[in-house]
Amino acid sequence: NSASPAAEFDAIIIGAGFSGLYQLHCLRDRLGLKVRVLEAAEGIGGTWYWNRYPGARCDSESHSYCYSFSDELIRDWEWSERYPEHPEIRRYLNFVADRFDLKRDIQLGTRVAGASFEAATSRWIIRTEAGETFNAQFLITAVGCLSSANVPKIPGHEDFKGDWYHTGEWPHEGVDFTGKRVGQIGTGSTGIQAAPVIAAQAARLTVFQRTPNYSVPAHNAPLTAEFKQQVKANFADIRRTMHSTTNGHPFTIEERSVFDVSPEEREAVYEKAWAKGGLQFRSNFRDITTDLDANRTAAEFIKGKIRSIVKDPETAAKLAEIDHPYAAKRPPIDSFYFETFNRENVELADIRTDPIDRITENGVRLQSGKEYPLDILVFATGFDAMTGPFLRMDIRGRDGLTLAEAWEAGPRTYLGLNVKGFPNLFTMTGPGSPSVLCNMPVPIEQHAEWIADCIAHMRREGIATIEATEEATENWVSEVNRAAEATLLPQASSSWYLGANVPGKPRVFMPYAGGMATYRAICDEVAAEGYKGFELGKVAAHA
Ligand code: NA7
Repeated sequence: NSASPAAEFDAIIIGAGFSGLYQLHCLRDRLGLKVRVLEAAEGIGGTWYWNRYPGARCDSESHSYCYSFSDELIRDWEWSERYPEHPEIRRYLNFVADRFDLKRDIQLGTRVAGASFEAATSRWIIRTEAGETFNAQFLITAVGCLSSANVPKIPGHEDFKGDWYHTGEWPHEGVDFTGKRVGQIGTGSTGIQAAPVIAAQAARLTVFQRTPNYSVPAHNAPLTAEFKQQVKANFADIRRTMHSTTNGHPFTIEERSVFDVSPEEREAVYEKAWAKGGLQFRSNFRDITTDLDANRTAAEFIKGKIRSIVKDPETAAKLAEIDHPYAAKRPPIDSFYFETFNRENVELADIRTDPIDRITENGVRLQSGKEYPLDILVFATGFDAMTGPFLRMDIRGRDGLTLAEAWEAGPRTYLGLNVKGFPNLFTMTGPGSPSVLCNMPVPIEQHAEWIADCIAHMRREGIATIEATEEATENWVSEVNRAAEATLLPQASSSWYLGANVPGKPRVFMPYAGGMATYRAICDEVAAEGYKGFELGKVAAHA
């Protein structure tokens, strides 16, 4: 449709976060392909470009929240804290991009509007919102899982005279809360990180809580020189652990059951884990995430902690009225979240029993008529997870089939990496991949390397197209469901894993819960058996 012809590439990658950067390196520097990365933002970093809200830091420990493919990177980069804060992660990703000279193939400020598969040439035509077009054999989406902000449609929002922000689209210059009355909607991982930092600055903070949540202390702290040195010296072992576990974290899950130990011993284990802090809390017994009775012991322990920390009994009760199993929703970790409710200037509004009626000019009004005058409203309301970033682009496969149509009843992929009807489309960290249940760099590296190996194989064998078969897709969707059912994860009815936070979204458990190590083995076997479950098109249609 435009006068200028589409620029030709071997591969177009959408997104310049952790996934896109490494995929570019794999395809360009190892395979010698002509690749371009299209990135909507004005800088690299993906999630960490956008998420600059107060308190935003990673819940994975810094020494594992990084690429592991390059020993030089491990040697040359130093993290400063146990959990990296957002500016440090951006510095790290820029350091990587500079080290591997990636930026020259990244086109910033370029939002992809859509892409269509052209059967006659077996190539993708990619269109940007600015009207540029690209033509490529492979289209690789590295769009992230939590990148499409979910701003709930609350009546009256447009009337609000104050300022409002979604945490995932935070202004780069920051927000000054000094002297302000702030309302925060949402108590997921984000809200739990943000509230203590906002409360420390604002005149007043009201936290609007719909679903109470568990949280375990992060115990963030600067890393000691000794720890940094140990990590560098032992990184091969750390990497081995990260690759052997279900979730890609640098700790293993204990073999014992909750019921292998006495109640006193169990309490002591939980106390120790609480003192240590972090996502490791759930790793102390093998059955915390699979057996409801086992889970209840961890849940009750945390609820007891909440009641002991929060001084006002009514507030404590509201915070601890948690009815989903521990870790069935993504478990937050925090820096003084529950303690924040002991501050004079902080209040909890329970919008489960008294829901928001509307946003007014001056603030938020609940159904009981209670009003909260506000200067600033913070939406820590999460994302249209996993499918959102795909479906906001107009992606069309064979015969004009849109991704929205293919996923009408919920996302269907093979291995989370390809969709039937969409040849040569690789969906990094897509629905059906274990990514969001893991320390993300681990699945990201696995995806990027698997995709690069697959493309190398295709080139060697003269294969023009690869596309999941219906049978393999059907089996994978069943496997994703089976894996979820073997855990307590589907029991959290309001979880974004199920799409439940976005009204009207199909309720399907999206990530693969069978574990990262198992997933890697399955992907390796698929490749070793000549990419079984895929239909391989030998010669391009136009050749
Ligand atoms: P989450 O975990 O999806 O949390 C969003 C929060 O916002 C959660 O408490 C929601 O309550 C609440 N929410 C969403 N919509 C509404 C409406 N309409 N009214 C009231 N409250 C609402 O997002 P996060 O950003 O915290 O974390 C996302 C992931 O980022 C996290 O899991 C990590 O992997 C990193 P609900 O539970 O739906 O009742």
